[in-house]
Amino acid sequence: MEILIIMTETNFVMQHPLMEKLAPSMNKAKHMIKQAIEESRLIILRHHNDCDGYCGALALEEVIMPMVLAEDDRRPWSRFKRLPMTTPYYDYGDALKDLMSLKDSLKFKRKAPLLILLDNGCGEEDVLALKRIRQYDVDVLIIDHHIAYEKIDDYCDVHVNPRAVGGEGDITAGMLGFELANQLGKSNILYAAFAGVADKSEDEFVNQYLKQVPQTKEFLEKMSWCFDFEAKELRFMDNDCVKDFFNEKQEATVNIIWPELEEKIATYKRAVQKAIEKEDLGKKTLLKLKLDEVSLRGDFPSRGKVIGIAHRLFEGPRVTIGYGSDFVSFRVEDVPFKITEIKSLLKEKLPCGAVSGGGHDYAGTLRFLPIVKNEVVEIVIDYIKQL
Ligand SMILES: [Mn+2]
Repeated sequence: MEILIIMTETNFVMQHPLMEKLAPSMNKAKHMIKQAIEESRLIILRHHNDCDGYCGALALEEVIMPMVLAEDDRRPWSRFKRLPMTTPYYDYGDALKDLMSLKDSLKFKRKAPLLILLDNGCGEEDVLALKRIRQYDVDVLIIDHHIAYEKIDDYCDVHVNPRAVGGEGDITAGMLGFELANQLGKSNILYAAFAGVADKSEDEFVNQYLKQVPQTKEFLEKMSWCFDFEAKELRFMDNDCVKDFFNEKQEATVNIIWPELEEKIATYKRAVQKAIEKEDLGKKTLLKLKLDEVSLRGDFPSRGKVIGIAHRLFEGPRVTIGYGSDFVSFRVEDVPFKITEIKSLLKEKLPCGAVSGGGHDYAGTLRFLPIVKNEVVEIVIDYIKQL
């Protein structure tokens, strides 16, 4: 597709050289969205169903919706949909559902709809779904901060990602969604601050937002537990209940959920302490956790949360690995661990293992076939030891 770029002043709340480098792709994204609204095209906004993904999507929805209504106030749901993704990638099934809406819209409006993927979309696992979507006349905008597949630009029109301009994951998808929304209209800084706290972005980045909101970091940390609890229940529903975390019901909502979660977290901390195996590797520590022993399928906290709990029980340079029969999750601090490195090593050594997944170097998950589980654990531990 052709995007007419009008270079306008970008005025980001976050002051950082990386944001300047992101300005061209942010500008493209802004004009892509504006154009889609002006032409009354369908916009589907797909986002990861965690705090970060929701924050970016809600920020965008809040500025896009009034613009959509100003253009034409009839049937706004036929021109804007926000849908959470429960998988850490753009799932093929989700893509087929979207394709149904997009095809209807194409038939009716004959103009390319716009698909926005936020906090997901830039990985190799997204490519199949993207290929299928792009068989139709659909514009694709990816806003992500995960480690990107090197050829992802072949499968989208615009890709906004701090990693594409030399950064890491600290400028989260929620922050990017907020900054983009704030270019389109006026957005709430709380979305960016909350996203950064929830995704554990470095102080250099998240503090720029935190100092501009009345909530404390401690409160937002509690809120992230409560939010994830609710988001997990909502699954792929486009339910507006989560907006209570950002309006006048915020404190009351947190106060309803938090006492329950606080107790659960305390229980899981004790369980993790009992289950974790600690190995001193000189300059770093290896922590091993059999996640099936300390989590219940489908229950809160999720396996991802449990490994986070385990990781934060310790300090210093360390790698925490949590594994089950078909996955291994990593949490890393001050160790030069590279998820892409271990992923290709496993793929190479275990060609029958169907190894997939990714994320960040400091937090990621790989999946594999149960038949290679023991070898995966061995290879992973050897890899960590030689770092
Ligand atoms: Mn994220």
